[in-house]
Amino acid sequence: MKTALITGITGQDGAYLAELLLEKGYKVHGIKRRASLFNTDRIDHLYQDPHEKDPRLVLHYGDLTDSMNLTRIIQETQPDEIYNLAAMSHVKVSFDTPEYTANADGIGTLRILEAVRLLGMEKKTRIYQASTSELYGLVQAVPQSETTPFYPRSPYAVAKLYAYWITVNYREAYGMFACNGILFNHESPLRGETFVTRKITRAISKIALGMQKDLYMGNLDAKRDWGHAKDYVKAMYLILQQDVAEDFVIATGVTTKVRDFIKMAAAEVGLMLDFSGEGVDEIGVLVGINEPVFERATGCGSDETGARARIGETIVRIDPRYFRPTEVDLLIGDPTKSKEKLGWVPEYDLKGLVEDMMQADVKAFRRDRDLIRAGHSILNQAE
Ligand code: NDP
Ligand code: GDR
Repeated sequence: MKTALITGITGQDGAYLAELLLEKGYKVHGIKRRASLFNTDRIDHLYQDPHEKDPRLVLHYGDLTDSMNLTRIIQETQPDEIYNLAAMSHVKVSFDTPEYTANADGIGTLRILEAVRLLGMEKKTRIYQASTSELYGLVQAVPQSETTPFYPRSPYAVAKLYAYWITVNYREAYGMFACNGILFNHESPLRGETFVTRKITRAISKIALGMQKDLYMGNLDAKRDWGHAKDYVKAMYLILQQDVAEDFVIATGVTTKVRDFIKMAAAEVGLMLDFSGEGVDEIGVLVGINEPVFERATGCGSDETGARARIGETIVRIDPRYFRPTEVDLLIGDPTKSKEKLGWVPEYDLKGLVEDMMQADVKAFRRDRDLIRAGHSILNQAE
């Protein structure tokens, strides 16, 4: 039985990867942070009672900023593969917390590589580093491939640039099997609520159900290459199963504007949006409803209003608070190498991704709405 250690197991990718590796028969160790509330929602379905004999999923308290902790966990768990997914992963927040981001996302990667080396495990343990399309930043060329020059545009991306190169350096200097997956944006129903796709699918679901008035957005012109996280964790696994350690771009090769993602999400519940105006004055107006789609998707019968009462109203507005000091305007990846060498074939396209996210959010908010109607209070009302 192979053993894997996943940092960031409580995050979107950590949850899908843990599930994949457990299915493949791995013993999985995960590092989670101590928090004042439970933070294992995404992996609770994989959890086994620790009192059972030989549980295949084991969680350890830890933090990427704590070398001693990381070294001890690696020594105790003796992993064949380490997937370093932990990071302060929000680009906008990295402008507010640049030093912490550098420490966790940049030096955190060094801590793992150096722990493996100092423990004499450099021939045993393979390491996957969660690199990012944010490295490309200010557009140098499109589509972006493994050979496109980097130009990071945020404290997050600069920290990840260090992590990228220290991974390459340990591979070249010490012969370690250490690889970068340069992953373009990938989303899912498990995506953090403040990333743009999930913010949109949650808000549109609530607007359709009559539970929210407005959606405030930042830059609607940004273009992203969005895939499904379920497909992308398969690529992480494949990268560590190769004969030779190499870096790979994982992307769909299709790019879409944020504004069009909003329209697609709305169309899933039969809402038709029209955008007008420019810059901070741009608005998105609800111009019509496709009734059969609306009723099927929301479960709202003809006696319920939901979004019906809002036709002609503005539901999307701009709030400059969400603009970034420096933006990444256009990402579009070239996955040729990963398709040829890894045999990686994604199952979801953008339509399938939006469908999956919208179905999950509508279902969750309908349940909340029904509970509220039945007189229960819902604790998590975050928007
Ligand atoms: P999430 O933000 O969903 O998850 C991040 C994980 O890292 C969480 O488990 C979080 O713990 C943990 N974490 C954060 N800081 C620390 C720390 N100091 N010590 C230990 N754990 C920490 O990210 P994703 O799952 O979306 O992304 C996974 C990785 O891939 C990240 O490194 C991200 O930067 C990178 N990436 C993501 C892409 C994407 O589109 N999703 C694209 C390219 C790269 P907690 O739950 O306690 O917050
Ligand atoms: P990104 O993802 O910065 O690409 O980083 P995010 O979803 O946060 O932003 C994508 C684009 O949407 C624009 N945008 C908004 N973004 C957010 N979050 N909220 C808004 O209201 C909003 N309005 C417009 C942004 O300006 C941006 O252009 C993600 C993270 O997962 C990183 O960890 C990862 O490395 C990269 O993807 C690849």
